[in-house]
Amino acid sequence: MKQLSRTRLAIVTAGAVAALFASNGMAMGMGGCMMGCTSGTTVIDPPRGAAFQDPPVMANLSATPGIVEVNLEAKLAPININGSVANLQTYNGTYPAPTIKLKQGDLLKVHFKNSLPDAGNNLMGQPRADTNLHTHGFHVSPEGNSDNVMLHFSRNQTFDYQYDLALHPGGNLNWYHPHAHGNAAEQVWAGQAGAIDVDDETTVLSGYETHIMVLKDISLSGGAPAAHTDSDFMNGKEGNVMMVNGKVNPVLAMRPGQVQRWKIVNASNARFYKLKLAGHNLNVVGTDGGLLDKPYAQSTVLLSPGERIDVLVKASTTKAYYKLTAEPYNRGAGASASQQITLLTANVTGTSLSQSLPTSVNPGAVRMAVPAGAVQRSLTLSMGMMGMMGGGMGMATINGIAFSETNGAIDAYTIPSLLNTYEVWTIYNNSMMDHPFHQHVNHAQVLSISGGDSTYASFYTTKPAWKDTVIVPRMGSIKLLVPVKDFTGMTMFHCHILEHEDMGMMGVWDIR
Ligand SMILES: [Cu+2]
Repeated sequence: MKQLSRTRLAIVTAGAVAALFASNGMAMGMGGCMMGCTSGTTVIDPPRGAAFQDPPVMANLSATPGIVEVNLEAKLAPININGSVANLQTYNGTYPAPTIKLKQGDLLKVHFKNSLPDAGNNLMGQPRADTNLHTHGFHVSPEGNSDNVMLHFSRNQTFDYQYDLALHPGGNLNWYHPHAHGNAAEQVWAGQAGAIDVDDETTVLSGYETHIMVLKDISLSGGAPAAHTDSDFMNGKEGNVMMVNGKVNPVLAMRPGQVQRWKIVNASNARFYKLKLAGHNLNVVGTDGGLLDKPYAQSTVLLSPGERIDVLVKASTTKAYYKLTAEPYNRGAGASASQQITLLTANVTGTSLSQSLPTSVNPGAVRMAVPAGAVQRSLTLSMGMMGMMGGGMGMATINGIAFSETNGAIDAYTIPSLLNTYEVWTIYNNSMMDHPFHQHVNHAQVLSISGGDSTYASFYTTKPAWKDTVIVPRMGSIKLLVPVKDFTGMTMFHCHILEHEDMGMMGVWDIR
């Protein structure tokens, strides 16, 4: 509990905390409640904070309709984290980074500048200042100056990215973060993440008050983000301050009977959020890849790192405070397995509004049948240790190969796909912790999920959702229907616990 005591969070421990296992390099995720949870839940219920604010909006330098042009600078900046000022790695000096607002079909130009300081090499042997940019969720080219994560930039380098969203579906929340192999985990942990909202202009949703929520956790040490250890790479690093848009337990005003639209991204390294709003359903209208056919009422929504959810909330007619919590979810590692955390408080107050949920949202959203002749592939995600006796180094693989990059030469399990085909990927998790599987460029539909959270599995295997990040439950599996469309080039698929990606749980998707 020592690390928790550094925060100002009010902590009430119900029962024993034996389930808060001690992290060490040999644990390999054998923590949480995996062996049967007999202890209680740790309730983290900080006092209500300041009024909710959306993340800042990125300035658009272009006056031309259809073109959005932004300056994006990776740099250190002092940020107030729950009353303590720390030097975080930011984009443009804010935490979270500014939201880039786009319309369907826009051209996005990003003038990128790497102003990160020289801070030596990290545990992965990478210069800490090397970075790049990934636009998570974009259906765009992975080549050239588009969403090309093969590019890396040293400190003081600049680069002009350009993303043509002509073929990107509207109506989804995306996000941006660094994707330089061996550096991604530390840099996202240290603050480099922001939302990208691609507007749907769906009139049925346009009348609702809409908010963006970036979920992120951090621990501080010595006025900076706490350093990664070997065991953090094995388990995925969770913080002890959990925030919505960089604030602890902000208060969001809602009028009785009002319907609000919340677009939520999990921009944390490893923490899963099983979201629940007291006294209310979360009516899901969209997922990673766009809008659903209609709202689906859920009592909880599980969001792993990288996933997004778009929900409508109809406020109670009873004026009161209602807590949005992250309920305990055991991903096979980390303290979150036994924590219940108040993330935000909805304050239902003021004069009533009687708004109703739409009956239909996006009639074009349908579940696809698997086309005849779809190529079948299987991927196995594994975790292990090298040099067990000597303290060792963690290793994470896909089909037995840990992604590595030496002087530009890549060694990785490679999927060679042909453009304009469909594939079925069965992804097995041969380890004791969940891995959120993310593929770039193309969204997929989930055909089956074995293991894990039953609500999550039944939702994504029955609703017409397009996904770029799906939980592969520990010792379980998933099956995805993957369209290979519109773009050729070399891109990636990987675990979105970014520490695992840095340790090698990433492969190359070579689309020809
Ligand atoms: Cu993983």
